[in-house]
Amino acid sequence: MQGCTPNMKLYSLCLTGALILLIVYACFYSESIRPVLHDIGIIDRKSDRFHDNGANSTCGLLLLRTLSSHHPSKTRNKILPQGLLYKKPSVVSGRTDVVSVAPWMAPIVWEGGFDSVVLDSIYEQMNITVATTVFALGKYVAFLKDFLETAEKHYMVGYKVDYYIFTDRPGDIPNVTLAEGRRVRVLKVPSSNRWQEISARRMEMIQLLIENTIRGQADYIFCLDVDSKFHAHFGVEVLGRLVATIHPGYYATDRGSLPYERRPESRAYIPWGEGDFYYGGAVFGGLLEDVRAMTETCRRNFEADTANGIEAAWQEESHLNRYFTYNKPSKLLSPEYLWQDIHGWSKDVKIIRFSGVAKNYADFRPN
Ligand code: UD2
Repeated sequence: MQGCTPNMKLYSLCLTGALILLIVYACFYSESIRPVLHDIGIIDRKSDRFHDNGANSTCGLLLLRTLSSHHPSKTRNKILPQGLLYKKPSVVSGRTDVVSVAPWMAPIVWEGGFDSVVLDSIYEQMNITVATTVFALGKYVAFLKDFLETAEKHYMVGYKVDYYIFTDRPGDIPNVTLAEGRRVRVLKVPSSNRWQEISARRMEMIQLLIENTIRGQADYIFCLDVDSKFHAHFGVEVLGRLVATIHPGYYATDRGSLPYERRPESRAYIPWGEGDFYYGGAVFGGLLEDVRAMTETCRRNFEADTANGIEAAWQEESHLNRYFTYNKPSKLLSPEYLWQDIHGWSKDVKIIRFSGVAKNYADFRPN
């Protein structure tokens, strides 16, 4: 810097330092910039860290660690306000008729296993937004009205919800009154003449939605089947890092009778003797990054199968089951959270919270 006074040198050094700090801060705390950095390859998409390419990345990691330690995620800590009165929990009495923890120590959510007074006191302070995807293509738009109206009564009541409705018929979206802080966003997608493709392509669309739109706009995402209604409370007890739901048709079924994909040629293959539960494709969710990773894997495996001329037995649901077999969900929802009207009553399910309506498939599917 020839011709500069010491003051000018100091000034420009300070300015450069501040600029670098500002950029690093923006990179990691502005969720909208992060996808761009993923795309241009500065941050590794999988690890969400700087690419390990020498001194720059080491410096970046050090800065990241320093900054991270001062910025705990609002979804991580469960802080209870002081002075809250609630029923004392017990470790020696409670429901004994159902299992409430999976062998890998993930809770299984059943009525009687959580206290909404405690949970709401914790989550209300976090100011969270739950993105919720619903696909309504072709004649399935007819299910939207009941879905949305019942969701407004029972689903995440009191919390911010962004419903992302994927449809090929945007003109047919019903006008449903939403509570404050809740919004509908309509995303036009191409039609398909195969229901299998509509169902399976949801993985790709959810992945792209997270990457391109909702990062920075939501904390959690839940993905729900539209041909369903809410019947009772479905709240923050479901939130977790990666959440799977036990399918109502198979919750008491032997391992050998679970309808996993059994052909080794498919990327959804689960060998006989493996697997835990059969999970439904109709309800899954979690933190954005965990759901993004899951949908990306399912999409990649589905596409590899297609290239090899094979379609898994239950489309994306088979790939989902394969993923959850080897990437254990952090929380499981009992069949209270995914019932089907055709099943009638069960002694284990004390409350039906969300249930698929009985329908004649031929009236709604394109093929
Ligand atoms: C099961 C799963 C479903 C999915 C499917 C894969 C449960 C209870 N359901 O349901 O999640 O994994 O198997 O085979 O676990 N859709 C449309 N338009 C169509 C067809 C489908 O929008 O023409 C969407 C819609 O959001 C629907 C979803 O795809 O809710 C699943 O389709 P389905 O309900 O017909 O599939 P089903 O009942 O076999």
